[in-house]
Amino acid sequence: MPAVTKLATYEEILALAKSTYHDLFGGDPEVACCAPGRVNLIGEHIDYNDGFVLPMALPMVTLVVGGRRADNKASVFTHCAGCDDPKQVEFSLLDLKPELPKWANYVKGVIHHFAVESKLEGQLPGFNAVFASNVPVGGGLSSSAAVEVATVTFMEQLTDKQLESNKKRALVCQAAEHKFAGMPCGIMDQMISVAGQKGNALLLDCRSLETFQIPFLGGSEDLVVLICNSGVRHELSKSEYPTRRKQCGQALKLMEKTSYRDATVENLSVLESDPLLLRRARHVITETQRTQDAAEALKAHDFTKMGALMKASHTSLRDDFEVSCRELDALVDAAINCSGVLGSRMTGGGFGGCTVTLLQRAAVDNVIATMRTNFTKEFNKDAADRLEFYMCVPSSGARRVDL
Ligand code: GAF
Repeated sequence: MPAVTKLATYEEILALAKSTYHDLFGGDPEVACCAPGRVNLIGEHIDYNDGFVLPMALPMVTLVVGGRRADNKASVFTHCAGCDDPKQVEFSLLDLKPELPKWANYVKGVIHHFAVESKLEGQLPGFNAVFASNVPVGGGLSSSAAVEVATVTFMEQLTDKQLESNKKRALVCQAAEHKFAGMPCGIMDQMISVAGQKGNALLLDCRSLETFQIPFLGGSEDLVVLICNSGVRHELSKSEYPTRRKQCGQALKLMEKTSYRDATVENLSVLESDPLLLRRARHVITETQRTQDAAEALKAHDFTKMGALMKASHTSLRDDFEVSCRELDALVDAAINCSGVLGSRMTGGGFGGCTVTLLQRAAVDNVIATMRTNFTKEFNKDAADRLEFYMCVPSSGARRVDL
């Protein structure tokens, strides 16, 4: 089995999207845009708590190609793996509402909120479009945000109406996810997909939505980021996310604070009679600090410190926030015991999905082999064979691309 998983290349997904467009709609598309998935280096479950997060954009993207049509309808086809059927939908741009299939709600939601924000309600041009992607779906690498951000970028190009800032673009996409997909997500995934830059991680202040580009992995250090996709997604992931949000809000209220940014570990003492809320709040407060420390560590090229913060983040997510699972813990444990590994943690919403590991390039093959061997011992060979590994560099955010 090859160590690193082979995903479709950018050229392959572009060729697929163009040929599908040609077959379904005739002719060539006029516009192509893409938006990346993301991996969060540190700062988990912090974006909806006014904290800091430190994600980077992935080289894997969702691409949309399309062109105008004469009426006020949209016809959209998706190649995105894992999408529920049907893969093609046609809908009126004058009556956008959430309905089945679910995948189309990310697109419709963005179109609706883009129209409102750009004052184009009732005036959007009809269009045909095809989506294709090499962002692994359902793995906690923000495949949904990539669809949303690709859509808003495409709508801007199609209508020649630019939203005024990256912040506005991300908020339009977040509104789509809240109102059309029913997921009360934070702002991290949309913001990094919009604002990511090649060679940089992004420090995002989730209270002010200010962004700071932090150079990462461009120096002489021979380090790499390795993502391991566990291939599991526990059902809990859907219900537990809103529950965590609620618990964080309850803890904040009991601490008599209006923002976690004003809370410190000293404030936790008022939560002593409610150990669960205390653990949730402790994660938020300590993870926010770890994320700021991590940004400083990257700036200082102190990758040993960065690795230690990643490990502490995983422990906090596992024990205090309780969003990890046996599979993710096994993968992190296997990684951090290998030589050449600086740090490893679960990444994304949790209950399955991926881990992210910072390690020496020379250690990659051994680390992957060890993670597979340990996973086989803890679970079974089939589960270990399903693990996928991606080596990633910080990449660009959403953009119009050449056809
Ligand atoms: C999911 C959400 F969509 C993000 O907003 C963020 O809260 C993340 O989980 C956890 O850090 O990806």
